[in-house]
Amino acid sequence: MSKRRVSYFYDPDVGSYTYGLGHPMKPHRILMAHELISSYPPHLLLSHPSLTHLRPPRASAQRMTAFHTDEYVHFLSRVTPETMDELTGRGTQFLVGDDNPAFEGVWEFCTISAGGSIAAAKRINEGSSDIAINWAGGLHHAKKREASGFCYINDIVLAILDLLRVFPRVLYVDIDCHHGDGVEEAFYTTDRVMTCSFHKYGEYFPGTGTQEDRGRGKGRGYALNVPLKDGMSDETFKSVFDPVLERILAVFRPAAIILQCGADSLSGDKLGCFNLTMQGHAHCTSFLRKFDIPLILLGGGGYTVKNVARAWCYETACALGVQHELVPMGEEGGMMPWNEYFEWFGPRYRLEVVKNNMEDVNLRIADPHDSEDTPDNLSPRIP
Ligand code: ZLS
Ligand code: CA
Ligand code: ZN
Repeated sequence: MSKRRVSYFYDPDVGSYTYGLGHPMKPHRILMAHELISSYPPHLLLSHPSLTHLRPPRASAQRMTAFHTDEYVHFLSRVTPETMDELTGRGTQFLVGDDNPAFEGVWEFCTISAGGSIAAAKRINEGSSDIAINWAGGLHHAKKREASGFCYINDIVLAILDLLRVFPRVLYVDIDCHHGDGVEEAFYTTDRVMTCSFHKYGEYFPGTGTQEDRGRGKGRGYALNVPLKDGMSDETFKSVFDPVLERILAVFRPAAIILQCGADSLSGDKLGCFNLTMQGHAHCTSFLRKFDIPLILLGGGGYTVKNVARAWCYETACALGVQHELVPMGEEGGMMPWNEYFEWFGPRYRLEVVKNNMEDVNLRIADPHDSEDTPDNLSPRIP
C-alpha cells in the first residue's frame, strides 16, 4: 500500500463553543479527539512524516454565500443569544426549534467548521494532499436559507462546490446515522455530484432518504439512499457498503471523494441506534483510501463523546495507514496512552468501541408474501 500525504486541519478554539446545557451536540468532542491523537508518540500520528498539521483560516461570510443566501448568512453573522429575541420574526425563520439555538459564538463556530472543509478542498484541488481531514466539519443538514439538525452552515456543500472547479465528478458518502439531506438536496439535479447516504430510516430525524429518492432531471440516478433499521452490525453494514461503493466507483468514476464520518452510527451512541464497532465504522475510511482517489474526511454527528474521540483518532490513523500501530491486527482494541481526558475513557481505558447485544433488525428473516417485510434496503438499486 503506497503512502498517502495527509493534511489534518484543527482549530484549537473549536472545543470552547457550547450549544447550551443539555444539548447533545458538543464541539468539545473535537478537542478530545485532538488530545487523544496528540497523546500517541508524535511520530505515529501528529508528527508522522506523511502528515501536515494545519490551522485552517476561518471562512468568510462571502465564501458561505456560494451556497447560502446573503440574508441567512448576514443574520447568522450577527445573531447572539441576546439579539435572538429582538430578531424573533427573522430568527424563527432561520433557526427553527430548539435543535439550533443561537448560542454564544455560533458564528465563529461556523467559520471554524466551514473554514476547515474549505481548506481541505483547497489542499485536494492543489494536489498538495491525497487525504485531507476536518473533524469539525460534516454538518450535513444545513439548508440554503435555514439551520437544521444542529447544522447552521453546510461546510460539505461549500467544499464540494470548490472541488467542482477542478474535478469533473465528486462522490459524497455519508455514514452518519442520520440522512444527509442538505447535501443531497443541494446536488439533487446534477450529474456531477453523486450523493450516497446510509442512515436509520423510520420515525427518525429528518424523515427523508428513501430508496425511491434518486435525484431529478439530469441528476436522476445520482442520489442514492440506503435506509436501514436499528441495530446494524459491522457485518450487515459491510455487506451493503462494499458492493454499493464498488459499483458506484466503477460506474460513476469520481475524481474526488468526500466521506462524512458521522460517529453516531457507532454502538452505544446517545442519539444513534446502530451497533457498529470502531473498526466497522473505520472500515469505510480504509475501504475508500484503497482506491487512490483524492479523499476528504469530515466529522458530523456523534453524541457519546468518548467514542467519537476514539473513532476519529483511529480514523486519522487509518488515513495514514498506521491503524495497526494503535490496535494490533486481529485485536478488538488497543492500549490508550495517558492524555488530558484519560479518566473519561474508563473503566477499560482502551482505544475500542465494542458492540452490544442489541438485535440487528436489518437481518429479520423476510416473509416473501409480505412486501413490508422484504429487506429491500439491503439491495439498493444503483444506476
Ligand atoms: O445528523 O428530532 C428532531 C426534531 C425535534 C425533536 C427534538 N426537539 C428538541 C426538536 C424537534 C423533531 N431533531 C433531532 C435532530 C438530530 C440532528 C442530528 C445531526 C447529525 O448527527 C449531524 C450533526 C434531534 N434528536 C435529538 C434532539 N434533536 C435533541 C435532544 C435533546 C435536546 C435538548 C437540547 C435540544 C432541546 C432539548 C435537544 C435536541
Ligand atoms: Ca447518513
Ligand atoms: Zn447524525
